[in-house]
Amino acid sequence: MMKRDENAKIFQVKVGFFGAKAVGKTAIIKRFFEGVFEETYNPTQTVNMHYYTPEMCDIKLQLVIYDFPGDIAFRKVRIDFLEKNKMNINVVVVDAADSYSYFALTDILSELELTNQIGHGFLFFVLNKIDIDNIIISRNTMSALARTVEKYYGIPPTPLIETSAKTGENIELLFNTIVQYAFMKLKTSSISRTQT
Ligand SMILES: Nc1nc2c(ncn2[C@@H]2O[C@H](COP(=O)(O)OP(=O)(O)OP(=O)(O)O)[C@@H](O)[C@H]2O)c(=O)[nH]1
Ligand SMILES: [Mg+2]
Repeated sequence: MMKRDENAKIFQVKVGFFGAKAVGKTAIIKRFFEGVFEETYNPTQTVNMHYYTPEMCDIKLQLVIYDFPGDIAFRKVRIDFLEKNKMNINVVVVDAADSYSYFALTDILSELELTNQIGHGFLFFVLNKIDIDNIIISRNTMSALARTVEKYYGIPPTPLIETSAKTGENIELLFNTIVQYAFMKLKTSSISRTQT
């Protein structure tokens, strides 16, 4: 067990949000941090960072949330960034109403594999936009994919969380689960310590 914070060390856990363009990565983060939702789509153009320090922690934990641009045109930006920065948690988002975002997973996972993120960090799946009537990608489809991915890479069970950035459904749950995994990661590995 890790000791309670003698010298006010902060343990940083890096969390990357991945997924095809327009799946709702930025909207999920915005809903969590600002409690708002915007219908207008403003594509992310660079890797944006947000800091989150959960309350009531025995250990001082700081999550660094990286919001990656999903468009295929930013592939090099993502790979260059990931080659320099290893994520502890990789959150891969799919749009429940867009089959393209499901088929794009092959490319996204291969980028994560190429940059050695898989195995280094935990993998999470998020099925977003569950508020939409016309759902194409079901929870079962995602679960089946998750099992295949776990087997293929030989990684532990991957959480799957269904969310809506629009209604706010399960957004707290998603970030709470991320915090839980961040603590697990702290216990099992050497995460960078930053002096306060
Ligand atoms: N109905 C619905 N729309 C959503 C939801 N989340 C995001 N959107 C909409 O989907 C569009 C894209 O959302 P973004 O959060 O910008 O998507 P992104 O994944 O960050 O896209 P990139 O930055 O290009 O990679 C926007 O028009 C949002 O309003 C959701 O849960 N439900
Ligand atoms: Mg975005």
